[in-house]
Amino acid sequence: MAARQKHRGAANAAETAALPFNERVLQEVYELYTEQSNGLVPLAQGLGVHLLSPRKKITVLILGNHSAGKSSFINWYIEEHVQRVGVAIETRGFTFVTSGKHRESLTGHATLHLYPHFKSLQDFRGVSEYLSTEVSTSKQKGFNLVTFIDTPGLVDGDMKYPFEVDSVLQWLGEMADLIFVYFDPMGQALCKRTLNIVERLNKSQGDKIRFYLSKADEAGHETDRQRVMMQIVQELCKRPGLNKCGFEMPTIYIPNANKPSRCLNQIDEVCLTIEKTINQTVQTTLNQLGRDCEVIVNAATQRLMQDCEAGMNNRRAICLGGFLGLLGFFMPATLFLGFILTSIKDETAVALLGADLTGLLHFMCAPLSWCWSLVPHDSQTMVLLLFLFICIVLLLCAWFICRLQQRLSRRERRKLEGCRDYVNDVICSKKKQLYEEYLQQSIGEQHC
Ligand SMILES: Nc1nc2c(ncn2[C@@H]2O[C@H](COP(=O)(O)OP(=O)(O)OP(=O)(O)O)[C@@H](O)[C@H]2O)c(=O)[nH]1
Ligand SMILES: [Mg+2]
Repeated sequence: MAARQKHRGAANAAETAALPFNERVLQEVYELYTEQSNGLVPLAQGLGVHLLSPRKKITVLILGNHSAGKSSFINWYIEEHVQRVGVAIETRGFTFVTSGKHRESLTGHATLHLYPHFKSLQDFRGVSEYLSTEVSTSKQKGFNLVTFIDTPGLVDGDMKYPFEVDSVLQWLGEMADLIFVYFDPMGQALCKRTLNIVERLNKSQGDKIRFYLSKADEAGHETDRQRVMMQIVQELCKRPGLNKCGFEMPTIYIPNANKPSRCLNQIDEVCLTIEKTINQTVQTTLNQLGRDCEVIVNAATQRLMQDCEAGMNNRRAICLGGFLGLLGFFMPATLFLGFILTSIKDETAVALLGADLTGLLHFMCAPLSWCWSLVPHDSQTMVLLLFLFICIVLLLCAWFICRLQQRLSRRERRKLEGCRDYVNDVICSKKKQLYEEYLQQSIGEQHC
């Protein structure tokens, strides 16, 4: 069994080594999180810290008017027809399009299982039934490291969505690494719903949003296209949230060999944007790994320190509680003994206990017996009750102080120390090595 596991591990390592650099780094980091025994996620779980493994791919959310060409773009990018396209409203739900080993179509429940980061989608009423995943075997462009989210076309008016489309898109926008907004020459930017969502997203996720004029080949001649662009920009500028400088809107269309167009096609820029974001994701993933290591090391160190402190507190409690307990027990005991010694004859005591012991007991009881002799006769009962009350209070205090804090067992301590050292020595140095490789590779690429 162990041999088989070892073999599988070696096979995985060989598979990972054969991957392109970015994919390999993301894969290796992912494994550092998810390894069954020593992964960061189970280690953090043991410390009561909730960690999510990083995503192995970037997520690109594509939104826009109905028939803007969203699904067609995905099909073109992966060079496979996985999404239905057409003039009618085709996409009615949210579809994750991702790469995998087999062509597969998954339903809502399986989708949520596959994407734990998106589990909260089930909190939006009605969305689960409209969720799906298309797994494609395509390896085109950067598809290995991209998950597209195709969204329902947005329209105004009486069209009713079976879920709160605006809130879902807002939430997905927050989760995505890139948000592509498609405006086509027909729909332009006249759909209020699209603009409302984009305006809201732009407030918090402005750096992720990219606008495109899709289906640009349908915009007619150059002058028509420019007018369309002007109209779209005009519409956008009416919205204070979208009216900012540095606005860009590349024109894109799906190249069609049967219908050549002279219109400028900047669709390659879309691919470059995706590639750039993948590179950034490698950096952010490595940074996140560093931060998560710190979280785990801090949590383990804190636990160990807390345990040390508990040990010190316990020792202090035992000393103080023990002292009070002894006082509360021995004071009444001595007084009682003193009573007995004074009430029996010395010869009887010596005969029973021996001369040495009787002498010692007399010596011990002398201070209290002397104090007792000073108490006036008529208040003796009162003083005795008070004395007993004080002794009970002392015993109660001792019991209260002696309630010890729970400590870690030796095994638990060793486990915590092991976890801290493993993350510090193994994972942190692995992260350092990956970062160095990444930087080396970036510099190498730039020099080429
Ligand atoms: N000429 C041209 N037609 C396109 C282009 N992209 C898509 N189309 C056509 O536009 C129509 C709508 O495309 P879809 O990809 O279904 O658009 P969508 O945005 O996914 O539409 P919904 O899912 O309904 O929101 C289809 O008939 C496509 O063939 C393009 O770049 N140029
Ligand atoms: Mg579609």
